[in-house]
Amino acid sequence: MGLFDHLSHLGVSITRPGRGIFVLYHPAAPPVRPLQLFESEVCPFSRKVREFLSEFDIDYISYPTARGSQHREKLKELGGKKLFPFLLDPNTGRRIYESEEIITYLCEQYGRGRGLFSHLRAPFQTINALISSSIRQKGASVERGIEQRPLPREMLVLYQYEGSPSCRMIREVLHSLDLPCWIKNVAHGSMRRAELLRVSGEVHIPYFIDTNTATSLSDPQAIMRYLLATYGPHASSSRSAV
Ligand SMILES: N[C@@H](CCC(=O)N[C@@H](CS)C(=O)NCC(=O)O)C(=O)O
Repeated sequence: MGLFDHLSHLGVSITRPGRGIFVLYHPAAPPVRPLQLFESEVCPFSRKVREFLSEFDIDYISYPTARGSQHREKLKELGGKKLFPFLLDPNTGRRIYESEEIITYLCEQYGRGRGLFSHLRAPFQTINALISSSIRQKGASVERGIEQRPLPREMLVLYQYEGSPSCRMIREVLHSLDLPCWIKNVAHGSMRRAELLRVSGEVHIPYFIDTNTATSLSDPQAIMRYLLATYGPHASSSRSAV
């Protein structure tokens, strides 16, 4: 990782201090089926929702909507607009645009409602998120030449949390390869860390699973190399991921 990469990660962490690192609330009845979030890694409005999901210890399926993404059409089919973030809650059937409305919905549906303080600080959060997103643009566009690459049949899984720079690097690659992924949030204090311990034998984050190739990895660089080699523009189309 080059100096610019280090500095831009630092910039994002400084502009969003403490966000998406600690679980602040454990839902009494978390979603049974994972939420579906159409979002972009560099979109400040998506960032606010992702941070909130880490802090609420809720997992979700990320459908990347980077520039050139095939998921933008699916987004239009589901919600009527190519605007993101967009949340589909398969448990209630709710489909919601607008980051603040998504956060309010999550507080009301899975929490104890949204407090006045959270509403009041929303504009400041949006400004900070805008600054973060302007610092780091990796994952903003889908890589060229991925049309012929193999696609995973089973959903990829990533144990991660929003505020971790090494997890961010992996999400950026997932977005640039337009790969949906089941994001299992395991911020500090997460109930899901027990599951991670069971699955991987240790609580080492990030932890990535591709059941299509029986691969599991925890080194961030190795995960990124694996994604590029398996689902990137130079991955052989004759070699199925399954
Ligand atoms: N007020 C909306 C703003 C959402 C928004 O502007 N999203 C941008 C991406 S950050 C978008 O969908 N742009 C359409 C495009 O890039 O095609 C919110 O809070 O969610």
